[in-house]
Amino acid sequence: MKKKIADSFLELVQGDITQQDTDAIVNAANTSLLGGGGVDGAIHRAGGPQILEECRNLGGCKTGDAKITTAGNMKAQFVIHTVGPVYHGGTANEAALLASCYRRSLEIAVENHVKTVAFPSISTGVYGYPVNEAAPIALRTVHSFLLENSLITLVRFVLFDQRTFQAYADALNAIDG
Ligand code: AR6
Repeated sequence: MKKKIADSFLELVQGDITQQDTDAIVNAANTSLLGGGGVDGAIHRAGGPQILEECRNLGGCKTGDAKITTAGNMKAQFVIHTVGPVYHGGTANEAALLASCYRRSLEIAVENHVKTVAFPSISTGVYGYPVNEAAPIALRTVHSFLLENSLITLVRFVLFDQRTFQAYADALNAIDG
C-alpha cells in the first residue's frame, strides 16, 4: 500500500525491518540504548556488535527523542534509535511522546541527508500501546512532516504481523481518502 504525499511516498508493507534497503531504519529502543528484545534485539543481531559499540557513546536517549548510529552489517546505512512511551492507559502524555518519536526520527534523518526511512510500529509491542490508537498517531505525524519537508522521498512502515499491518492500513485510509 503506497500513498503519494506532496513529492514523497508513504508506504506500508508487512515484513522484517532488518532486511530493508532504505537509507535508514528506525529502532524501537529503550532509554539505555543498550539493546533489548523485540525489534531492538532483531536489529542488534542483524547489524552486529558495532551498533552497540556506537550506542555506548551516546549517553542514552530520552523518551520521545532519537539518536543515530551506523547500521553495521545491514543493507541500510543508518539506524535511528528512538524511545517510545510505555503505555499507561493514555493519560500520561503518551500520544504526544509517540508523535515526538516519529518527528524527531525524521528530523535526525534530514540532518544526516537520509532520503528514505523505514519505521517499525513504535511502542505497540513490549511497551503495550494499543495499535489502533498508535497507528493514526504514527501516520498523521509522518504525513504532516512529509507535507512540510521535501528532503525525505520515502517513509516505509514495516509492520511485522498481519494485525498490525491491517491497523495501519485502516488508519492510512482514514487520513485523507
Ligand atoms: N521488524 C519489524 N517489526 C518488528 C520486528 C522486526 N524484525 N520484530 C518485532 N517487530 P517492540 P516497543 C514489531 O516490543 O513496544 C525492546 O526490548 C513488533 O511485533 O519491539 O517499542 C526495547 O529494548 C511490534 O509490532 O517495541 C524496549 O525495551 C513492534 O515491532 C522495548 O522493547 C514494536 O514492538 C520497546 O517496546
